[in-house]
Amino acid sequence: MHFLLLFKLACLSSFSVSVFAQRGRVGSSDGSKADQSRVIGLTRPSPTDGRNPLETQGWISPEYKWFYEYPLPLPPTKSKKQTWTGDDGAEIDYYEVELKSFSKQIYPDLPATPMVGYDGMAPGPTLVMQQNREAVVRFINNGPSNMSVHVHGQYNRSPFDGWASDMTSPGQYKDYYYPNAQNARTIWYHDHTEFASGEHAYRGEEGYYILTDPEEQALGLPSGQYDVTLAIAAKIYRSDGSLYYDSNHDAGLWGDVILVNEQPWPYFNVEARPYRFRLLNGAVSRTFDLTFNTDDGEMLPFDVIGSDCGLFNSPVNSTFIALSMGERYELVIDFSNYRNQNITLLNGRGIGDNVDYPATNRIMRFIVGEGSGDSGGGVPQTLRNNEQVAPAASNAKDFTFGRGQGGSWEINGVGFRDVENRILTKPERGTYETWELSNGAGGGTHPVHIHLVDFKIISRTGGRNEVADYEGAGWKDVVWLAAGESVQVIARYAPWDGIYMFHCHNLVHEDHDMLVAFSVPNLEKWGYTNSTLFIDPNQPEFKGKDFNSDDFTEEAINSKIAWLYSTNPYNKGNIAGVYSALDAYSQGQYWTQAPDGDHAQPTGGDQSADSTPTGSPSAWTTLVSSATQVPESSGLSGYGL
Ligand SMILES: *[C@@H]1O[C@H](CO)[C@@H](O)[C@H](O)[C@H]1NC(C)=O
Ligand SMILES: *[C@@H]1O[C@H](CO)[C@@H](O)[C@H](O)[C@H]1NC(C)=O
Ligand SMILES: *[C@@H]1O[C@H](CO)[C@@H](O)[C@H](O)[C@H]1NC(C)=O
Ligand SMILES: *[C@@H]1O[C@H](CO)[C@@H](O)[C@H](O)[C@H]1NC(C)=O
Ligand SMILES: [Cu+2]
Repeated sequence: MHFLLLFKLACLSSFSVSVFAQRGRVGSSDGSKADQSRVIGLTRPSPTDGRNPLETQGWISPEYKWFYEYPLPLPPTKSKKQTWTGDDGAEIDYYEVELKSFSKQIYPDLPATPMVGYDGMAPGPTLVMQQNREAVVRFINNGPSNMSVHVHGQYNRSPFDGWASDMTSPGQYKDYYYPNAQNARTIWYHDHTEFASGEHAYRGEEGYYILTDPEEQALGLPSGQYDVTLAIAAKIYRSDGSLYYDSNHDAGLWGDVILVNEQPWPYFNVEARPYRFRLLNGAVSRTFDLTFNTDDGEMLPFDVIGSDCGLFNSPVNSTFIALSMGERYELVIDFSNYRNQNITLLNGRGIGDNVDYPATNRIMRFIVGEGSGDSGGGVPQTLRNNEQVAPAASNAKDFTFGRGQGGSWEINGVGFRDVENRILTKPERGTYETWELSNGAGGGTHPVHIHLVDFKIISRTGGRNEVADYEGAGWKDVVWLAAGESVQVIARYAPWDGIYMFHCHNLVHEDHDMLVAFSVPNLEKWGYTNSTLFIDPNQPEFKGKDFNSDDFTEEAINSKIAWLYSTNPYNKGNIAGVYSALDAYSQGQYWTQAPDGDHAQPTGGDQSADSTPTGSPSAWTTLVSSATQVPESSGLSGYGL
């Protein structure tokens, strides 16, 4: 696999410590007697707006009375429109997704709710991708405001990563080119428009992006109708049915109406057999502590099989999942012992810095019928067989997430509006770095998302003081940083160079202004072609373009894909080759050309730190070397960032 240089992480065994030791039983399936001992987070944050977060408020939205009366909606799988085949046999699938306004009946007795979503639905259609089949997704903006689409959990080249100021305006479209080269994982796409990602996601701009691979498909996990996405959110409605976005002075929008796949408190008819659920917290600010409960208050055990970046090596059993914004967990739960019973998914009260409302302790209900005769065969004890073990790294870089004097949320005192300073750090391409993420002034819950990389959570100190079994078992791209906590994460800054964001995934914080960037510069002696370098997320060639029907013929689309392929962002799909080159580089072997398919030839053995770069100068190399020469903590405003 990718990580060829492996070192054992000494403290891996500490991942087996359970985080939330005291777990009470839930009194009844409506959660009315939910035990306060299930509170997550030993350290309570100070309420930022003068309210006691432990206190349950009354309804803000019109009271919702139809608990478990409407079925769970399931988003459709998106079909590709065409496939381009190159002269070398490369195949790239092409999809078209149109962002547009629509309305959806949320309250049965109020007008339908105006929303904006991909293909006019929320969640958007699920994009199901096969490993090693690249895709171009053309996102067309027919919505009311700018968009920037981020596929969260994939190493997209920077111009295709949904950079917050890479706007595609109404009347424009942008072709996003995706590698689909990583292991199977449950990821998602959502809007990332600067200063507006919260409102855009809230009104519907989110959907699943599921990457599969042959090893995963061979495991015999529940599939088809037994493999179900559950995207949880929390919102506020007005009495005319419209959405109300109240950020509580930028503290957070916790919401009193809980939705799963955009339906308030739905029910889902299940057979008495195992199911695979792909959980996503798609809420703006609400964190969850989820348990599956019988009417008698028994909590069902389940196997957590994966997290943000794919399957664990082995399942981790649990009876609860703590889920902060942007996190995904996959679990297999077996309903076969619960024929003709109801199993209710409940949420703890007093979690994180949430404000609780009358029904925020309930999520949805599973109505168990008869068995299907197919038990599914249980969860295999080996899910993946890989050695992706992170090395111990010293010299952690420190990033503090806090609220500044002016009231703005910042990272090391910097926010996205601070264009000159928002690139906080420049990891060397291909190296492992440990980052220490600390919760600073203002407290609150900051789920920290780092783009480009998969990371391992090494430790959590302060607050809960532990890493949950299922948090430590897999690779992640979001980690829950509660008040008073510091969390260490390790990642390999690879495979690409380029400028990427990292930020708080409480979208209210992200928009005001807890969003910054890191730059992985071109390696000095790596060498590069001048065709294109993909470092600048606003690289002009890849920007959104005005809608023009001539661009939408089969022929025009094929020639656009041929051009995108020719720019070669993904080393012609040979990403293992990029990792090998990075490994070799770290051992002193340099290339006269970027490892671009057949052209890659190591010059070998040049250990001199002073060697001059061997790449040929060009417009692009000028851009890159300028980019690499900006000091730490400097923006690249000269390049339209
Ligand atoms: C939308 O994007 C365009 C192009 O970047 C920009 O000029 C405009 O200010 C943006 N509009 C809003 C409301 O941010
Ligand atoms: C998880 O597995 C361990 C070891 O087999 C067992 O002791 C524990 O009770 C299990 N926990 C749950 C929640 O099933
Ligand atoms: C299960 O829940 C549904 C929906 O709330 C309810 O109508 C039904 O009576 C419940 N069934 C049992 C066995 O409690
Ligand atoms: C890249 O190099 C080729 C060959 O030297 C040259 O023709 C082309 O103009 C260069 N492109 C850029 C963008 O500099
Ligand atoms: Cu935050």
